[in-house]
Amino acid sequence: MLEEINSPEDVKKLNDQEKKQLAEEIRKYILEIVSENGGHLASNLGVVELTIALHTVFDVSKDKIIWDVGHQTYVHKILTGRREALKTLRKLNGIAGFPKTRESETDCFNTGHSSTSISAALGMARARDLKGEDHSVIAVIGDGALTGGMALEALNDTGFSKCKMTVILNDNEMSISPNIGGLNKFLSKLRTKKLYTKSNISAKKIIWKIPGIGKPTVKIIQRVKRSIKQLIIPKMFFEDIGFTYLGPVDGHNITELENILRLSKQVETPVLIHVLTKKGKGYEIAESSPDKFHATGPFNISTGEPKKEKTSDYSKIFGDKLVELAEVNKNIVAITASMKDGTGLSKFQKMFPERFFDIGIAEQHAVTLAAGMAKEGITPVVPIYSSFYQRAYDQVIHDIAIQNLPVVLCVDRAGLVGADGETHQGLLDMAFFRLVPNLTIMAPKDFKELEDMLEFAINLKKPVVIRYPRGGESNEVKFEKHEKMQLGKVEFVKNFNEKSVDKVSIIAIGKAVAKGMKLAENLEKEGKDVQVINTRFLKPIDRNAIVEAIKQSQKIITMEDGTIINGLATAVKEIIAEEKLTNIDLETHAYPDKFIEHGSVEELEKMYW
Ligand SMILES: Cc1ncc(C[n+]2csc(CCOP(=O)(O)OP(=O)(O)O)c2C)c(N)n1
Repeated sequence: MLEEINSPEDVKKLNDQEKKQLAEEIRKYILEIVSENGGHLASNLGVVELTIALHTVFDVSKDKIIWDVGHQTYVHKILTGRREALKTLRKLNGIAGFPKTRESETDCFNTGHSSTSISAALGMARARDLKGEDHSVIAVIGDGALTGGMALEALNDTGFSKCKMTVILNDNEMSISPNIGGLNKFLSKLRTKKLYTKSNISAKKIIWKIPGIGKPTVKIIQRVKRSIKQLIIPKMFFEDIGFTYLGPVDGHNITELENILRLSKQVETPVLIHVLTKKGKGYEIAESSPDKFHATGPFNISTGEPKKEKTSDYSKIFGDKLVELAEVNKNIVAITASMKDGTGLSKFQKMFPERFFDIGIAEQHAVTLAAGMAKEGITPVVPIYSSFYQRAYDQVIHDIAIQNLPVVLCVDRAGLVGADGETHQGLLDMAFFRLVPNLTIMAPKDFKELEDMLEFAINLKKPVVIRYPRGGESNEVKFEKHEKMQLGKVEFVKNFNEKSVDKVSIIAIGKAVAKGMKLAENLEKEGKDVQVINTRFLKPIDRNAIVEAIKQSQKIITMEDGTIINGLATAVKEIIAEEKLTNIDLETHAYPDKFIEHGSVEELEKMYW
């Protein structure tokens, strides 16, 4: 059947039984593709019926569906003419793993970072009303994404706005790991309510919101019921802030989903539909380990085992070292914004549950929480992916840097991340953190240096950023030597051969130091004499060492895995200008001032680095 589905119009023609069959075929298809290409499996398997129902009831040629995070849009892509193309999922020039307006008009808004959908949807609904248009606007948001502050800000505004729009709360009780927090507890009370079915929905509370029908009588009944209900029925929270709450509804029953979606279309004010789904639905291995199959590399379908053997990576090295340090230093705490596994903190949580804080998808809160703890003498370590640190920029400035508080900000997935594309590449952190006074910024050349930097940062008792990439250290270049860390001092990883006159200095940071060593090898084959400097610190930068290198060399090459703007190259250019150095042959290796699309890290490095 899947072969015949080329647009939402084809879905609309199917009967209930056929849609059930379609759901099964879609699951199988997604499983095949993700097991080959990697991607977000469990979340997509969980929204198959919901997506079919949405495309049955709504018309995406005019209605707008905004998917929060957007990692669960594979089904939507299949149903909107991209079935065959999905085989190229996450590959260079292939279908993106997230909604992209450039890919299809039915992807009406780009997402990738959590908790943005309700704001964007309200924006579109208000625009619709200002322009006098008539179409539906729907935000689909997970219970995990609902823990993000921005989602709550948007709920607050939407409820108050009286604007016609629908929020679909896709509640599977999971963020990447089990969802946490007071809101989650509140939702769990709602989950135990009797499920919505067409036969038991209370029509009364809907009817009075439909213009011109039964308003006065029902409104009075409402008011009386409201004051009693307030005490016992938790759904009143959504109702009180201005939403009509519908549900909970079985998110795997297409007929009931369609009914409730149709009902919501009749309401002229904001509606929240509470949909209960199971992450990983239909693939038992993912159902029992939804966290493992939230985002996965290629795997064997029959066993669920990864196709590639997992080797050590920076996140694991970070997590293990943190445990080692925390065993001795009882002051250390770890904070994660819903990324315990991804940032390597699972072991820390097991060892020190009372010093571990998963605070939801709430990077801003994570950072200011750390500031509060640091102010009271605790030593917080906060690993967050580079692109998600963008969320917490003001908190780093306002709450940590201005007060010069000793928080260790660990920037994981710094540099290119590859298949997740523009929204997830970690190319901007050096640039935006370099602007901030009081911050010390470091990046390790290999695993051992990350361990040294973490220990150094914790002892420094100042705000520190350590950035490190996704994946492992270089396979080709192994560093034997690791000089002791000194604040703002470079490490010479390869020295000049004294006699030569054709001298090149490679000044590199982080992952780029290994690249620098490879480049040095090639340049030496061309007869150059090359030294390689591992700057270690972007800030404070070792001005003396750089000036000395410039004076000694005929050519300077800077290498970094971040944007060309305001990183190491800029720092070196500033030194050249400030020291009035002239006749410099400067070559810079960094990423261009552009958002870099998805593809493998290796392919993208070749194209852009
Ligand atoms: C700002 C931000 N922080 C972290 C992430 C990483 N992330 C992607 S999906 C996800 C969990 C989302 O949970 P939920 O909204 O419940 O959706 P589900 O996958 O359970 O369907 C997280 C933490 C992100 N995309 N954006």
